[in-house]
Amino acid sequence: MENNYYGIAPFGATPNAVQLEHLKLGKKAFFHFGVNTFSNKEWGDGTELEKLFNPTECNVREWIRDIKTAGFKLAIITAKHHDGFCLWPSKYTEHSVKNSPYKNGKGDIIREFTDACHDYNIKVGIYISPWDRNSPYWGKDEYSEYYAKQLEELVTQYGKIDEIWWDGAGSLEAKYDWGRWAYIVKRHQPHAVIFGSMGATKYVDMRWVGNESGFAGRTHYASINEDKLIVEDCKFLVTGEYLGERYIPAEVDVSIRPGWFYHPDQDSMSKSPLALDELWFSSVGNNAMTLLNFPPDRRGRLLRRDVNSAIISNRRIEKMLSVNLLDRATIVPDSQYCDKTEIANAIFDDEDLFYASSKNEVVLDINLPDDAPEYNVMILGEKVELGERITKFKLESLDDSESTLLYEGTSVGYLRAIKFRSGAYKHLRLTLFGEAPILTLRKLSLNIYDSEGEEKALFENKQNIASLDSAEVIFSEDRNSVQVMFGGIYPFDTVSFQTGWRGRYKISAFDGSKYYTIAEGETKSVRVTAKLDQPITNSYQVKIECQSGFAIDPEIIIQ
Ligand code: FUL
Repeated sequence: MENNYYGIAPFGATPNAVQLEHLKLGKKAFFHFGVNTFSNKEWGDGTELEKLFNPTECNVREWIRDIKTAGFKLAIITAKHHDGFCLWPSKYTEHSVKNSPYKNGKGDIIREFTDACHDYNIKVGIYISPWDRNSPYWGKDEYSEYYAKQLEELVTQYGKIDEIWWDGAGSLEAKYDWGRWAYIVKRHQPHAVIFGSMGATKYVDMRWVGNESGFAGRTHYASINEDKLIVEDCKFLVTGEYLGERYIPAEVDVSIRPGWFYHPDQDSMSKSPLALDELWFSSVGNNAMTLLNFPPDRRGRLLRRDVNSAIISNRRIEKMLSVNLLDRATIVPDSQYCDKTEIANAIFDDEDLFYASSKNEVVLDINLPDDAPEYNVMILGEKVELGERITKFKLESLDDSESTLLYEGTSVGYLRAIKFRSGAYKHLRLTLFGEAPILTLRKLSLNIYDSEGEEKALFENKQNIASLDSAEVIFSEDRNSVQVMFGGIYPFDTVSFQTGWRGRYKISAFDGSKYYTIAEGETKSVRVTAKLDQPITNSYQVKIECQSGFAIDPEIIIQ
């Protein structure tokens, strides 16, 4: 059965086996840990003293156990962040854990991390920042050699490594020997994927999604042209490109708290289970992978609040995925490529089986039994080994002989989960469009997503107006502005939101006839909380606007 495409030729770029394996893993966990954890900074400048690094109850096995319980399949650690401090005792620098008080200089966090991952059967990822603000070599030709040696230590001394993460920050102008570095990775860890951008494009298997707010674009192809993997203009990273020449799926990296590193004043700000559900829908459920960061604290432990949120959300998503209501439905497509590519193939969880049409516009009529319950989710997936072919799709309910549009979307790719108004619809029509002469479906399901009622707001003492049942939160297409309609007049004195980048923002309130500015300033790639001097008591609508390209996170707090 393997590689049996019944003579159907691939259309556009297609994934290799390792990329597919990663898409299937879905959820990756990130750990930012280092001197910044102790200095309360996001970017250290490289002058931090090694003695700063002193976790008192470090328990790396517990991190891995926790994220495994929350459904993550791969974990990435910042072996070296921009400050140059190494979490392993590198032979090539004194700026490392070996000169810290941690285990009297005998500690090796990377050893603890890789051992724990291997023991718990979690795949291993290593973040090793190309930008190094400590190394005297950085900015000189010698740096490529220095980095190569460090990389070699990491890929040869710690067993199997599944991913190397090359962060782009600080490296826009830098000249590195990417080819040599990529060779070191692939030579010692042939199955490892490389995440990266900029100069490294030729060698990367995974790409950035263009924001740190946790979403892939509404249209989102894994395919992209190599010259669009640039960070100066992120719009192609967010959406990918139909028929782009390379298949490079995106990782949606975002932190469970505002910062990537631990900051005590963010202890009450972890993302709610509801926000993490949304993250699943806009990453794994949108043809990409989740990369969710958990910052260990100064003890070297994860915060229970962060872990609990992730576990609750994972349970809800798993529960949603566990029942496919199409198991009891009849599905009639208006075309079929051959007798081996029947629609029933799309219902099984079998990566090898798929449905193929014989046209580029396909109508699937779906009938559910009379006792079918209410549902609100459809999951689609293409046989991406044959290319990302679907460019548009539409889901309608045909109950009572009327057609009601439930959802209209664009790309599908490996997996696309859509939410629509809950209902016990009995007759559905799914229409797929594409330019390719044949369309495919590897997966098709109808599911029930239940967020278990209203979530508690992040700031637990007050209710969050933006998450009231009556409230409507409307994002602009590019997510650079958002309007929150309260559905009632409620007083508030705090507006909190997060964007993925730095830039100007403006918050305005509607007074019944016009908007007026209530706060403005700079976003800093962490959550912005605007505390007003006076509570606003006469408004029922708030607008947040950010400079273009700074996409706002789904979690808005108004209280
Ligand atoms: C960015 C870095 O500058 C942040 O500190 C963080 O590591 C994030 C994942 O990538 O480019």
